[in-house]
This record gives sequence, C-alpha cells and structure tokens, in this order.
Amino acid sequence: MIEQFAKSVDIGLSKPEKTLPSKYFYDKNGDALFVEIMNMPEYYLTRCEMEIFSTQTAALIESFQADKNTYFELIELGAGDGTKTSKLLEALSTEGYQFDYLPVDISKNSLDQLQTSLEQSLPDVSVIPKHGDYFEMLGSIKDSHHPKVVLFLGSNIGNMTDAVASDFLYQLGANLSKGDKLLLGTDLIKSADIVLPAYNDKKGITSEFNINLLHRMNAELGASFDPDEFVHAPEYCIDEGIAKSYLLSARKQSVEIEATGKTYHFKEGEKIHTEISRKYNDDILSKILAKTDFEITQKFTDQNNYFADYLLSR
Ligand code: AVJ
Repeated sequence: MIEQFAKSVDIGLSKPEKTLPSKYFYDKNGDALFVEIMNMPEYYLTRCEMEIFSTQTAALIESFQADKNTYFELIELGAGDGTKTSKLLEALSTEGYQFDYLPVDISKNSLDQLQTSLEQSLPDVSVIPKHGDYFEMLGSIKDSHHPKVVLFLGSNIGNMTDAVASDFLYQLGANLSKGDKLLLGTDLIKSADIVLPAYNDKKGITSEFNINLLHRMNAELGASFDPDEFVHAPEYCIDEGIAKSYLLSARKQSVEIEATGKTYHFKEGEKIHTEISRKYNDDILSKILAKTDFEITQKFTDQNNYFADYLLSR
C-alpha cells in the first residue's frame, strides 16, 4: 500500500504540471474532514441527495425492480458513512425484501464505523463490508450469481475523468448480469456561485481537507512538506462543468520525500492539481455510457435540480 502511494506521488510530482491522486485524501483525518464537509452549509451535494433518498424512497426501491421472493445483493461502492443508504436499507427491510448489504470502501476506518452504526440502528439488515479500492473490487462482484443493485452515490464518480469513468462503468457492466441495476449519484452542472463555495467554504474545512494530503505524505512517506507554505486554490468554470482543486506553492521551495528518495522543486505560485469534481447533465452522462452496457432508465432529482440519481439498467 505504502509503495503504491509513494509510486503514484512520484509519478504525479514528476510531471510538468504536477498532480496528486485524490484517493489518498481519505486517511483517518481525511475521513473526519470529509464528514465535516458533508455537514457544511456550502456543500449542497449531500443534502440534495439526502432529500432524494428521503422523499423518493418508494420510487427508488421500485426502480430496482427487485422481487420480494428473490434474494439480491445491494452493493455500495465508496460507502463512506452510509447516512443516505440507511434510509433505503430501512425501507427495504421493513418491506420484507431479502438482501445483503455489501458496502465497499477504501477506508477501513469508515467501513468499521458504518458496520457498528448499522448493527445498532438496523440489526435486521445483514452487512458484509468489503475493504478495498473499487476498481479492484470489480472482479469479486462477479463471483456471486445473485441479482445485484449497485449504488455509486454522492457524485463519487466525479473524481474520475470522463475517460476513466467510462472505462470504469464498462468494467462494472461487464461484471454484472442483464437486469442488474446501478444507481449513480451525480452533481449537476450549475453556476459557479453555487458550485465554487462548496469547494471553498468560509471555515476553511475544504482547505484543511486538501492540505491534509501534505500531512499524510509527511507522516507516511517521510516527506518534508511545510503545510503552511501551500494554499488551497479551487477553480470552476460552468462551460467545462468541472470543479478542480489545487495546492498552490506560496513560494519557491524544495521538498524531499524519503520513500521516493527524491527532491521535488516548486516555483512560487506553482500549482499541484489534487482533485477533479465533475458535474453532469444527461448529454455528458450519455456520452460516458455510450460504450458501456448501461442505459439510463430513470432520473431522480431534488427540488432545486442541483443533483441527480440516475437509475441505469444493464
Ligand atoms: C466525495 C468525490 C464526491 O468531489 O465533491 C469534497 C470530494 N472534495 N470537497 C466531491 C470533495 C472536496 C467529493 N466527492
């Protein structure tokens, strides 16, 4: 794990336009900061999707076209703290559906928390956590021959470029069977005055979240980043529909990383690109799905039309 982390950091920081992979945001500290982000007034995404899950629960369940007499697997990719999903789990369980809930997450820590909290709140739901990268989990999905409903919520897909998203959904489709479903949560394209504050909140939590990556490299890779010498700098333009996060070097500086055995040089104002958060519309999603086995069968949106959960059928 550490070796892979060091390797991708080295690749990213050796590029002419430096990058760092956003998946490494989520250590213990990053998980906690992301929970804070989801509760911030500016981060509308979670509230909008929560609204969909609480006001359209029955319609969502109906869209799964599950049979109460047939066992199915409810797989959630990047489950996080599972607050939205618990609405669904509760309804599925009271209505007598037969299913297991399989949350997949890269963070062992948040999976453990999720399992503990579900054992308390929904003791009748059987939870089988899977720890790992969701790209790596794809293969193991195929091993069972039961019908499947996959949840990929929170616009988590937005961290992938369209090419990667397309490839990922292609692979996912290849590991599912005809009739299986994917509920895909996507943040919709809207103006910068709404999107940008979600990635640049007043209290500076998102800044801390971004800068946490530097702390993590210091702790795990023996890096010498001075977190005070980098500034959180997000950008968003509605034409492109992608929020981008950067860490900007406040001055000319050099950073050593023990795990890679190298020194990296930063000019004053030089940016490290740390994350993309893609925003969608029907056209963008259709293009991404073009070469996959999925088609859009339904769309659930919140009242403001800020967020959509698309029901995709295999
Ligand atoms: C968890 C990927 C959906 O991109 O909106 C939040 C992560 N980054 N604030 C997003 C994130 C900065 C989030 N996702």
